Amino acid sequence: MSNAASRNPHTLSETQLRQFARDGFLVMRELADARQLEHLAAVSTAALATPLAPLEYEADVNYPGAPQSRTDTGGDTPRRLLHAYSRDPVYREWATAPAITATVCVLLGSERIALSQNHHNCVMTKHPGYSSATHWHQDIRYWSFDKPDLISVWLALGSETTVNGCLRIIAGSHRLEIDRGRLDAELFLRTDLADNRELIDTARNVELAAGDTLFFHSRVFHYAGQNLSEQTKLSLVFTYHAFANQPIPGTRSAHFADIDLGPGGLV
Ligand SMILES: O=C(O)CCC(=O)C(=O)O
Repeated sequence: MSNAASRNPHTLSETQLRQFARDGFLVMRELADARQLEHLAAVSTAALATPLAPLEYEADVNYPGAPQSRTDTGGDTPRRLLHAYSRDPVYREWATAPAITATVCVLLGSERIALSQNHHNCVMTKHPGYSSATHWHQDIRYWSFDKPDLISVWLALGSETTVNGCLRIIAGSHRLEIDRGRLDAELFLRTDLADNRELIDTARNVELAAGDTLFFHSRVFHYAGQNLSEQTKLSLVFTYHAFANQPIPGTRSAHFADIDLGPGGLV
């Protein structure tokens, strides 16, 4: 066990550590309480109602099948409330809570971690009227760091099921070396290849209840379908990396300053 783990009051069991190393993800149930969830959902819903910039719209994602412009059907549907960390103290409080940061320290095996303001750092929103699917991808595909070892922390603000587009994850795919030829121009897994289809057939649905929190590695392949329910799905997502694993200067990953969370993620 790393020093980060041995000094950490939020340390994980050997089973959880093995699970994360094997699968590339770990779900911790009921990490946020009802009061926190209510506050986070209220702030998010109010920001969507205004709407309060910066936002990303369905037309901006460029995913396969997504509308090309804001005037196309569904194009002006909000997809992400961006810059969550600087948007409201309630998001910051969650992002820097020891239950999160100390857990990330242990999972990364690092004494000191930082939060990226350039990646995720948002409330993912999926609206019932219109939403596009996010095809099979690794988050690291557009991120530039010394090492591809980052962890995203995904908090479900409401229930996430196959009906409203929960994440699907290919367990263990963070350990695979996938040839460039198996990815399309946008770096999504090509579904026309038998090898990829075989891999995708092993995927698991990650259904979450409100307050459940998913920790996942930036190399793990995941997918999310459309929201076919009647309610908007809201998920708060932040990405962390070891402080020693720095973004490459000049890239999008280095655009906004990282938030140094201090030794043990406990500051
Ligand atoms: O569509 C979704 O909810 C998944 C989003 C996602 O995987 C991503 O932004 O990397």
